[in-house]
Amino acid sequence: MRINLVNPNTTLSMTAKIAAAARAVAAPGTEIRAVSPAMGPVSIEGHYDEAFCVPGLLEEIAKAEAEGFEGHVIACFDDPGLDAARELARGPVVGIAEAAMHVASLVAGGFTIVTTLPRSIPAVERLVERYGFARHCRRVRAAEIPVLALEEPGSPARERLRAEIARALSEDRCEAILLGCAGMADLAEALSAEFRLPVIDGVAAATKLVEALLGLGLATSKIGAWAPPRAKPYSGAFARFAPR
Ligand code: 5HY
Repeated sequence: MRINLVNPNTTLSMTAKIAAAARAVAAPGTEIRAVSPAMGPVSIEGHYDEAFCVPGLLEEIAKAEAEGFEGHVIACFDDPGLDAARELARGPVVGIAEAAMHVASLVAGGFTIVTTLPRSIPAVERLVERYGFARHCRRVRAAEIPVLALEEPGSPARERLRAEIARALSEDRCEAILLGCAGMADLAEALSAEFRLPVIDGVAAATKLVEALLGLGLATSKIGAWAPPRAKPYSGAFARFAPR
């Protein structure tokens, strides 16, 4: 099977990290292709960045569909553009936040999400509500890390993340930790070993869920919420995005 991963930000070192995390868990017969849009923010930290990552993300989903990729992962913990991508794609589209929450709910009685900056907390809390995991989620925390600090060798990012996980373990009654940024994907295994509980990376979780959905012969239902967009003209710079 062929799975397309889109890192909606334009930082290629993070895209490579995401690809490595997916390939580490993909089944032998699964092709993983990871891309970033040609246009958009270098990192997604809040609603404005999130809004401007979506057009480029959707363009990559459409291209991958035309190239015959069978399923897609949106590799950003805001799950940006998830509903629009599901309208556009035939194959399953899984966001890393939703994937991480489903997987955590199967292995832990309750989880804490540790994301990057405090400003990202409300959006993640809204996803917890939207996906129906309010009963499972003990807290959404931020480790005070700018997203791109995760790409800088020698930055304090890893230490800050460890410290926030330690606080979660002592205060939240959590039984699993979800890493609230795709850029943390390479840290899950070591953190899980250090803190002796499941530390879940949404990139790996989403990759395996897409494999599972494809293995079940499932594609996105097109008769309701995610029916294809209706054909209509779009004007100006968005003309090329018009649904046909
Ligand atoms: C992510 N931002 O996973 C989110 C995390 C965040 O560029 N990739 C990003 O802080 O919202």
